[in-house]
Amino acid sequence: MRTDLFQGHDYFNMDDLLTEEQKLIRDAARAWVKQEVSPIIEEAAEKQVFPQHLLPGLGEIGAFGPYIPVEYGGAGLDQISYGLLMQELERCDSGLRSTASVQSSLVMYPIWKYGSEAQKTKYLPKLATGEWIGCFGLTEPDHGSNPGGMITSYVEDGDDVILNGAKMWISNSPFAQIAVVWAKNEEGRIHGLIVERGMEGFTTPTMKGKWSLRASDTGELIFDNVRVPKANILPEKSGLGAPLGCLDSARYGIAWGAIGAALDCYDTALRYSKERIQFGKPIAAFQLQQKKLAEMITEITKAQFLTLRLGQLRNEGRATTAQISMAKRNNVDMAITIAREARQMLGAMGIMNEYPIMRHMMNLESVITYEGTHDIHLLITGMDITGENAFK
Ligand code: TGC
Ligand code: FAD
Repeated sequence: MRTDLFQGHDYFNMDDLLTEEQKLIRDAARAWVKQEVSPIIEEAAEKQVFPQHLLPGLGEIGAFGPYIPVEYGGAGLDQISYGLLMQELERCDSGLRSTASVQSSLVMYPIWKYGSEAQKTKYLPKLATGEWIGCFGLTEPDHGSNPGGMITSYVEDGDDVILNGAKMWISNSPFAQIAVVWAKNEEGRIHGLIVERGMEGFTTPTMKGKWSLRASDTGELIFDNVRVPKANILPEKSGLGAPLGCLDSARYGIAWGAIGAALDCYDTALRYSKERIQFGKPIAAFQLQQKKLAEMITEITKAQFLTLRLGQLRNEGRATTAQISMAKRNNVDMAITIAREARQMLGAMGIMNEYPIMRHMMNLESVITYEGTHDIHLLITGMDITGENAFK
């Protein structure tokens, strides 16, 4: 196991634009990650298991629902603080950030925005501490990029509904206490339901065999005539726009997270290039290696400012879905390109678990696919700038 020597990189003095509180939150998260997660993350990825003992610590650093109001157990922070937290978590591992962003943006957010007062007070405080973990069921085996085609549905039965169907590729489903599930009612309208572990007919089989995001548990959600109280339906919003609104928040967190993964790859390659001697010189002295490093820090810096501006717009309630989509697509693509280049800079050592790069590279193959694939995000921008829908 190698000591985590990571240092942040701030080529254009972006820190000058952050508040003291934002920097404190970021630095505290970075210190916690170095102490608690870096020493165990490679083993977790090898064993293909999410380290659940980290959940209370994630709650303590404010990673669960950072922007949820304090009255519901959240940290009441702004959007840039949320982003910086996601950056620090994904700097270590995309799976760690996944757990925090699913909990925050895909479980707490819909309960906070679309839930009843009773639902908010019952679930949010326990989710904020990590005592309960939630997951988000939108994708189905036959409906990934096109969630509006979902077939999971329910029929009314007195004070309950009877839910049938299946969701696939669900982060944290194998150990989550609750699932926010999107399903169609008898009129075909999409609603969100809170399904609790232990409800009869509800199972969450684990999906094994991933070469990516191995330190994150992924599973299915199976509903076989599950009786769910009507009181568990999120009352304040319905239609496909409800889950898509949650995705806006999660995609924003991923945009920051991808910068973290890119920073870790760049930082590792920069340090290695100064230490590794070939032909009598550090490889950092060769022009081709400098070109790689120069392009990496340029792309990271561009992404940092795009994302900071997006955070400002979100703080003002002005960020559009298309702007968030562009940042998610650009930053993940930037990070995966940097991971591939950085891996090459380490030569054979680049494939070893002694360095984080190969793990980041493999993780980012999931990140470029989930929360809307790269192609889907290109089409979102395309539709926004041309007015033409090329999805269908
Ligand atoms: P479309 O016709 O465009 O929209 C349907 C309705 O939704 C409204 N709407 C929104 N409302 C609120 N917020 C938004 N961001 C919204 N975007 C759209 C829209 O106005 C419309 O309303 P109405 O009243 O007219 O019905 O929908 P479409 O069926 O054409 O699909 C569009 C498309 C393809 C862009 C969308 O469905 C999409 O984004 N597909 C990608 C699917 C995806 O991202 N899935 C993610 C699953 S969760 C996940 O991956 C978690 S990973 C774990 C982790 O994060 O770590
Ligand atoms: P498909 O939709 O089948 O797409 C296949 C290919 O076709 C892609 O390249 C795509 O870009 C392309 N394509 C599709 N439609 C079009 C089009 N109109 N035009 C051009 N090209 C198109 N989902 C959840 O609900 N909750 C979760 O917690 C969750 N966690 C995940 C965790 C992991 C590790 C992974 C890998 C996925 C997770 N997902 C989750 C699912 C994820 O959101 C979907 O995989 C993603 O939306 C893509 O769907 P799909 O895999 O079915 O691909």
